[in-house]
Amino acid sequence: MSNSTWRAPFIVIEGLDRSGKTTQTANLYSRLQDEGIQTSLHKFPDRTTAIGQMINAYLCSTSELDDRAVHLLFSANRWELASTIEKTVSARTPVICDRYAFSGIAFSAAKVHSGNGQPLLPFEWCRAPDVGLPAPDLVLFFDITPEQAKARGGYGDERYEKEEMQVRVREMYRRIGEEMGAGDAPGKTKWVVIDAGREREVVQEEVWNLVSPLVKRGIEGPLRRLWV
Ligand code: Z5A
Repeated sequence: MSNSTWRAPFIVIEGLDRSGKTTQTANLYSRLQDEGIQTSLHKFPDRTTAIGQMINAYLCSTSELDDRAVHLLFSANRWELASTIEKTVSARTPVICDRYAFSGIAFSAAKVHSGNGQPLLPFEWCRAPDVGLPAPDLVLFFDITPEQAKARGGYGDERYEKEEMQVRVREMYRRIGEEMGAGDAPGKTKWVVIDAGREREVVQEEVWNLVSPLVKRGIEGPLRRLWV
């Protein structure tokens, strides 16, 4: 990163439950540290803030919230951190996020009416509150079948950890990825599908080969906005 127009990248790891996001994010973080690259790591939902605690109570089913209200809370939880992300990459520290706006759309748009199985919230409605958030430079989408995910110790007790929900979420992610495109044009988010059903070490190497050149080279130009 040679002059003042250069900044660090903003990288997001997305995917289904149990796809290994937390495992690989932690690995990436420590590998970057080992190379002397300080990195800022975030996870959404960020359950440490007041909004995050409301989300946590909902996910753990200790509180009930309207589906629209909780969707807006997830988005607000990201907006809480938006300016920090912007400042951090401008200060040339890479930002890595475990889940982001794509989770917000995929999980809410995958909800259906219990009676007739019809979508509860329109896709465009789900995207609207996140329009204008800092846009990642790279999204690594960890693809895994719900069956493979289930085999990794089964789903836990949180609200969305059910196989039929995960099937619909995967379909939503496919739609989001298609709409994002491959993103090879300069200044566009690059969306890369990672086969997360493979051995940890294999996934780890692929992630490293995609992330490390970007982090070492940096990005020219300001952070863009999502979907504007
Ligand atoms: N949500 C939402 O609705 N709206 C939003 O806007 C956002 C989120 C941001 C909580 O998310 C829920 O919030 C989530 C989406 C919704 N609901 N669901 N489902 P979270 O991120 O806090 O929780 P999570 O995604 O469920 O995290 P997770 O279960 O920890 O999954 P993970 O991070 O992808 O996987 P992991 O912890 O790294 O690995 C899971 C297990 O598999 C573990 O035992 C590992 O040792 C093992 N593992 C990992 N990699 C491998 C490989 N390669 N092979 C074999 N085993 C492996």
